[in-house]
Amino acid sequence: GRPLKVAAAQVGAVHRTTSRAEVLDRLIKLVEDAAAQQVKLVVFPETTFTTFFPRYYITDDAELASYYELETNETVPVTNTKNVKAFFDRAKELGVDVQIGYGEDTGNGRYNTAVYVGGKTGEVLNKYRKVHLPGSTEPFDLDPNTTNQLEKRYFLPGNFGFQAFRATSLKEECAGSSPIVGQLICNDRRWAEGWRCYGLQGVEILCCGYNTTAYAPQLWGGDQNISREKAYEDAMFHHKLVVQAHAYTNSMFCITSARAGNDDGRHPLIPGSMIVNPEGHIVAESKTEDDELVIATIDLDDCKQGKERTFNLGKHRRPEMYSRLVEE
Ligand code: CDT
Repeated sequence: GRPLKVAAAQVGAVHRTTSRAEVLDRLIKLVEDAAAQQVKLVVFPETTFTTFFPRYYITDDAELASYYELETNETVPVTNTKNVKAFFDRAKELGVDVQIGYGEDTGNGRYNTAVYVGGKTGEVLNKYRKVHLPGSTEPFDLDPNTTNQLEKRYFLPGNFGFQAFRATSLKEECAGSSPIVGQLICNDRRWAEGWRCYGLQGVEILCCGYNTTAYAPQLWGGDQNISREKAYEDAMFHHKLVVQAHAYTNSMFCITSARAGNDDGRHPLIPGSMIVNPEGHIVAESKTEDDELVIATIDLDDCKQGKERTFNLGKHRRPEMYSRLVEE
């Protein structure tokens, strides 16, 4: 087999007023706890270093800029930017691979990005920019209790496509064969297309962080008068439905990590951090809405059944029938 101990690092409430230093301390503690349990890969949520700022209509440019990491020069990767360097340095020291989401500012454009960093070298092995940006450009309204979803305002759509890569950092752990990894961010997990692009590249581990609002009648659901309890239940149901289904139909593990909790005491996010196997089963799941590690030892050889039999894409796919998928 090719066993690997992995974790989803769920991160609880981060308020608009929570300091960068506090978040960094919490993230470092999660990496340290994971390393102490011999975890080799930790997957963190979307925009992990700050609150989920697209819910606010922000008019102060300085405040908005504070939610991004400025990577103006390709030679200064996010791992070296001042606000977050300490996190990456600690992960490197401990030899743990991390994938983590953040607001990326290139100086020319801002993206909702997740970086995958190899544990032993601290090298950026891949960077993914969120393709499917949900919500709107203009706020629903200016009531501070409203949870807006202004990703189309604050980010450009990702332009790297769905590029799988080998986590060479984990070669030794995985019996001499580096895991094939893919990345998605939050809303992307609801779209079959990205998953299938990764399935076609033989991905074995899909890493996906998210911020999913637990109550957003303006965004989804037919019932505008839905109760908070029912909205939460639905949001959890759909989250699990898509992750389990797409992990199964693409014969891969998925590690999915929530930014959870009740931000500012009025913007609830669902938890539901999970490790899902290639048969679509949940093998580990978060129990709280707080900072929490969800840990499992997975065997990458478990992808073989689906890849070689049930969903042998080379053998059973009929791409000549799928041309509509790439029509504009
Ligand atoms: N962050 C993010 O992408 N959240 C969305 C919220 C709902 S948009 C309809 C999600 O898909 O979970």
